[in-house]
This record gives sequence, C-alpha cells and structure tokens, in this order.
Amino acid sequence: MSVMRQKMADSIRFLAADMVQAANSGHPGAPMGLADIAVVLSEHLNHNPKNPEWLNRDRLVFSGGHATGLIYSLYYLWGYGLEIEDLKNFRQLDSLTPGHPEFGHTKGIEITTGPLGQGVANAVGFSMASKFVANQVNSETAALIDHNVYCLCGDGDLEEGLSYEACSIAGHNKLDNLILIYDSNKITIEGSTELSISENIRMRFESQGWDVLEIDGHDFEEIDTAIATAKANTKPTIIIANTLIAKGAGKLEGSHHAHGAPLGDDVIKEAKIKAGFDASKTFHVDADVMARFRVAIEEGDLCEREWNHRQKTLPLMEQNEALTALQNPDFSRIDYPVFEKAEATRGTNGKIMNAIARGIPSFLGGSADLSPSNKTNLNDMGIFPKGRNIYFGIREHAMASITNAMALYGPLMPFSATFFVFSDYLKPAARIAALTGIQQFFIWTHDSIGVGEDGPTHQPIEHLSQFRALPNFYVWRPADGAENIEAWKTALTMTKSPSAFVCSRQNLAVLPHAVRGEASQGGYLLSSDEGATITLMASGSEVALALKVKETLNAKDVAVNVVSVPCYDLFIEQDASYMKSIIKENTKTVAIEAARGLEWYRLADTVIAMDTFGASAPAGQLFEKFGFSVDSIIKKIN
Ligand SMILES: Cc1ncc(C[n+]2csc(CCOP(=O)(O)OP(=O)(O)O)c2C)c(N)n1
Repeated sequence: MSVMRQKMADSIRFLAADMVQAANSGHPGAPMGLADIAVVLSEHLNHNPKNPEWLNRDRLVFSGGHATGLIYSLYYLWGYGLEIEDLKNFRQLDSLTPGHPEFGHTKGIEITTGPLGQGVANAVGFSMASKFVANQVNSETAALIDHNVYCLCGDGDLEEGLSYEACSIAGHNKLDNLILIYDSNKITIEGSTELSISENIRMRFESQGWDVLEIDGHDFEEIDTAIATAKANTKPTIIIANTLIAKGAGKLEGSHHAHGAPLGDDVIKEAKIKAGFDASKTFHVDADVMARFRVAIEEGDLCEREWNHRQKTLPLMEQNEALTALQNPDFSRIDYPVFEKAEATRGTNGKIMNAIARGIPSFLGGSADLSPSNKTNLNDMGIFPKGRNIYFGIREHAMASITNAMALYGPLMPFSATFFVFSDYLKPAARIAALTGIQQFFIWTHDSIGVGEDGPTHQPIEHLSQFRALPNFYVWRPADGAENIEAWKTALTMTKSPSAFVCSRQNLAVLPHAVRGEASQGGYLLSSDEGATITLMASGSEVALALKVKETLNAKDVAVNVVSVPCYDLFIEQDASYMKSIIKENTKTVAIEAARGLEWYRLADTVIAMDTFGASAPAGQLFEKFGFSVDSIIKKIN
C-alpha cells in the first residue's frame, strides 16, 4: 500500500516540478511538500469529478493558491477533464491552468485563491453554509447535507490576520465538519519562519476552540489516522502536518529557494532517478498510478447516486421541499414596501431586506457588530446556524470572505454589512467577489460626511471611487426608498456580480417621482426643463440638493436637468443613445457628490466633490462647510 502511495505522491511531485520547469515560473515547493498528504486526502475525499457541482460533495479549498502545480495535477489525475496538454500549458495565455486557481475557469476549483488567508476564511464560509442548509433540510433521522470541508493552508495563511478572525468564528460556531490541514514546512519566501513568527500554533488553535492534531506530513499512516480522527470530531480540527518544502527535490529539499522558482532540469532529473522514475520522461504518469487516482470517477458517481437515492426516500420528502425552496428563489414572492416619508436609506434598505428575507428563504447574512446601525437585522428570522441572522463579530475581512464562500456554496444568497468606511477592512474579499463573479450583497451604511459627529475616521471619502474602479462590482447609492427598491430588484438579477448598497445615516426626502424603472439603467433623468442649459448629476443624498439648486436656478430663468445616478457603474455601461437621451448635448454638465468624485470627470465638466477628509460636527454643518449648499454650488457652476 505505502509503496503505491509513494509512487502516487512522487508522480504528483514530478508533474508539478515539470509544470513549473516548462513554464519557467511557478511554485514547486508546496506541491512537492504536500504530495503525500494529497494522496491520502484523495482516499477520504467524497467528490464526483463528473459532476463538480454535486451539492453534498466535500469542499476542498487550497488556501495557498500558489500551489497550482499540485492543484492542477490533482484535477488532472482525478479526471475533472484537464488533459496533460493543459498541464504543459501551465501559466500560458488562455490556458485552463492559470498561475493561481480561478473559480469558474478550471473545473473543480471551489473558489479563487492566491491572496493568502482568504482560503481559510472561505473554508469557514463553506462550512457555515453547510451548517445552515443542513439545519433547514436534515432531520434527526435523515441527513441530506453531511459532507466535510477540507482546507490546505501554509505558514503564510496562518500569519495573515484574516486566519485569526476566521478560525475564531469557526471555533465559536463549533464547525465540526471543518478540517484544516496546515503544511507546516516553516518556510516562506524570505526564508525560515523563525524570522517572523514564534507563537505556539497548537495553543492558538486550542484557545480558539479547535481540536489540534500534529503529525509527520510525510507518513501516510499518520496522515490517514489524523484525517479519520478529524472527520469524527465534534469541533473544527487543525492537523499540523510537519513537512519539508520541496520534499524529494534533492539539494533543494527544505530550502526557501524551492518556494517560487523552477528547480532546474538537473535537480528534477536527479530527483526522478532517486525516486526510481524514468528521468528521460517529463509529464509522465504510469498507468497504475493513473488508475488509482481515476477511481475517483467511479467512486464519485456511486456516492452521488447513493445520495440521489437517499433524496428520493420517503422520510426525506419534507426536507427535499425545503431544499427545493432554497434552490429556487421566487422573486415574485417579495412584497416590497412603499416609502412615503423622509427616511435614511439605511432604514429603507433594512425594510427592503426584511421584505426580501420574508419572500426568499435563502437570503441570510449579518453585520460586523453594527446591525443596529446598519439596520440589517432580519426580524423574527432567528440566529445562525438555525436562523438567518449571522453574528460575525468585528471581523470584516472574515465576514466578506465567508459570505463569498456561502454564495458559491449553491443555494444561498448572503449579505454582509458594516459602515462604508470600514469596507477598507474587507476590500480584498470584495475584489475576489468581483473577479470571480460572486453574487453577494454588501450593505455599507453611513455613506459620507453625513455621518456627522463621529468625524473623519468614520466618514468615507475615497471609497465610492475605489469601488467604482473595481470591474464587475456594482455600487448603488440610492437617493430615496423608491430608488433603493429598484437597486435591489436589479441587483437580485445580477447573479454573476457583487452589488453594494451604500446608504445614508441621515434622513433623505422622498423624491418627486413614482418608482422609476430607469434606475435599473444606473442613471436617469429625474427632472427636466425644456431648453435646459445645465445638467446636474448626483447620487444619494446629493440628489435632493441638486433638485434644490435647480429650483433656485429656475427662479432665475435658468433651465436645468437633474440626473439621478444611483449606480454609476451601470450608468456608464449604457449605450450612447441612452446616454445622449439623459445627458443632453450642449448642456453644461456638473456632478455633485459628497465624496472624492474623480470618476465623474468622465461625464462632467465640473465636479463638486470632497478634496479633503471630513470633520467632526453635525452633518448639516459639514455639508455647508464642504461646499454642499445651494449657494456654494451655484457659485461653482457660474
Ligand atoms: C496576502 C498575500 N500576501 C503576499 C502574498 C505573496 N506570497 C505568495 S506565497 C508567499 C509565502 C507563503 O509561504 P507559505 O504559506 O509557507 O508557502 P510555502 O512557502 O510553503 O509554499 C507569499 C508571501 C500573497 N500571495 N498573498
């Protein structure tokens, strides 16, 4: 048995080494160090290479996304459809094997990783998603959802602050199906981890409520026993696997020089000879090794068929209905509120979210300890894992990485919430959501200097520009409740994009319009005059201000159009004829926004925006001070 396992592990090692050598770029060290673990993990993993979307599969996250030599070798060997040619094209243009694993690009990849630490939080998210769905669909006697979540991580992942946040949440929630395998090779790019970290990982995880196992990560029996123990555990488990980076790579074994550079032909040849492989062959896998790995296809098919059978048995009928309801959100069941009086958009947004939650059983989420301010509590919906309100604690980065994974889990529509200014703390996860095309909803309230007395630390200035610069990310800043509803209606249909709802702390007047479908195009003509010479564009709280400016100018016989732009990103995607119908030619274009505003120069001649940080004072005084008053704006237009 162990002779075969050794041959399988060495086959992975040399595929990875050959890939990096051929590409003349990549990371051979981690794949070679993890190869033994990967072989044993293959024996435990329940998955179906022919149906990577099977709901009850074990989830496998590679938090060290740089280990693509290992990842693609495994998906090739397991039979996910990658061919040897794809491995030869590693890191090349348009290949199926890019530098870091990309969800939706290569079959089997559960989530895009590369920014260290995020994968650990994603694994926590997959586990949390499974716990919620299991609570909805399992009964005491029958389980539809009973899979495990595995995550491979390295020193870098555990040095990242994000892993502390995420593992703390995992321990607190007793995520017993979560198994973190820590590739403890004590090497990062710059050298030994002794240079930068000296804490006791065992004690750290124990204090976070985890079970800790420690093994020799090159001993097949120890790996096997540890994984079996972890599967049976009632807590999340970390397996500290002591390994050698680039195991089997001769003089480079254990060296940080093997982390991220080709090993060199000579080293690879010597290593192959030492392992009893034919050194003249590259990208080669013996038939017996291939056959052993490809067992995954038959076993996976059997697993899924057994599960399908389970699903059809009588005691599960009710659970099946619950699962079907989660999987098929019916948006016609949402009874949207009507807003008739001035209200902060954080308030209207909270009411809309509650309406959505009442109609859509898969809608769930939480805030980083700000739900009373964000207005995101889902009333009468209970607390996670049974209910739909998740208490993330003050852990924004983990929160958004967790909701990324929850969204990819399958049947769930998650949201996460915080103050807009603290979106900084979760930006890396928002970026992955946009890059990957994950539909999750970011609720970001307290959207401008309108925050008032809390002062400049709490007043977002550059954030709208930052998130509008992110491709495939849609930032909504509604001007009132009706626009807020349009924003949600549009965002719910955008299943391949994250959407953010940037909402005011302060009350905003109801605009003089009925619910306007045009908001779904990002921007629309809210109020227009025959022969207008000026077009005012604004979002959120500045729309009402623009209307007041128009009123004053109208009194001076100046004709003005006001364009409300609840979603700048969508607006600039509209075709030229739509844009021309909204921003009339030969009008002086002016954008008004209590934010940095740099992106408005694409649409406007004059931009009235924030050039500095805000200040601590009542919001009304701040709008005056920073030039967001009718008089000040009219002066700037002239
Ligand atoms: C957030 C983040 N910072 C920096 C990097 C660059 N980086 C990639 S791998 C790595 C070292 C990781 O060390 P370890 O996890 O021990 O991996 P190993 O050396 O075992 O391959 C660094 C700093 C990154 N990918 N993500």
